[in-house]
Amino acid sequence: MLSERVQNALNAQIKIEAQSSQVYLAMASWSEIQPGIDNVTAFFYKHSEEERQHMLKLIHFVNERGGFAQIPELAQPQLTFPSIKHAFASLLKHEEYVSGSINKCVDIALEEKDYATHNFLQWYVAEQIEEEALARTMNDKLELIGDDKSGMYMFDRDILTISASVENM
Ligand code: OFO
Repeated sequence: MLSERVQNALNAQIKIEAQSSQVYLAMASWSEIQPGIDNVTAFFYKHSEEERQHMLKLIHFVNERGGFAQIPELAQPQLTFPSIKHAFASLLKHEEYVSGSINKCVDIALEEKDYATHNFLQWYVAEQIEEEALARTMNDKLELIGDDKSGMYMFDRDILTISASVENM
């Protein structure tokens, strides 16, 4: 059985994962109408879908442990971006924020001596390490590319391979 404090923390995390899915869905829709970045678009759609899965995993965990996962209202995400570089900078910032909130959940689970939730959250801790690493890799590459159009062509060509290789690290 979840304590009220743990349940509240996990429900807050459900909202953050849902919001993350919306944030990346908005990036996907924006990038879909930019010319020539089909793979960047596919990356954002995939990332949005993954965040939805993170949300669902939490919902099932809360409900299976005798709690009640509450489906939250979401804020309007940012719809447009000055450039792809800005979108990826915002993605990195968002992932850092999510890592912080996962760490808070871990702290609360430990304080409440809820070792099952602590164990469950380790998957999210590992996931955040991977996602932050991926976001940093993308930002570093975009920094190197600058305004070079052929560099951007290659970034779009390689993005799905890069993300798959970071995921398998
Ligand atoms: Fe849910 O993994 Fe990123 O945010």
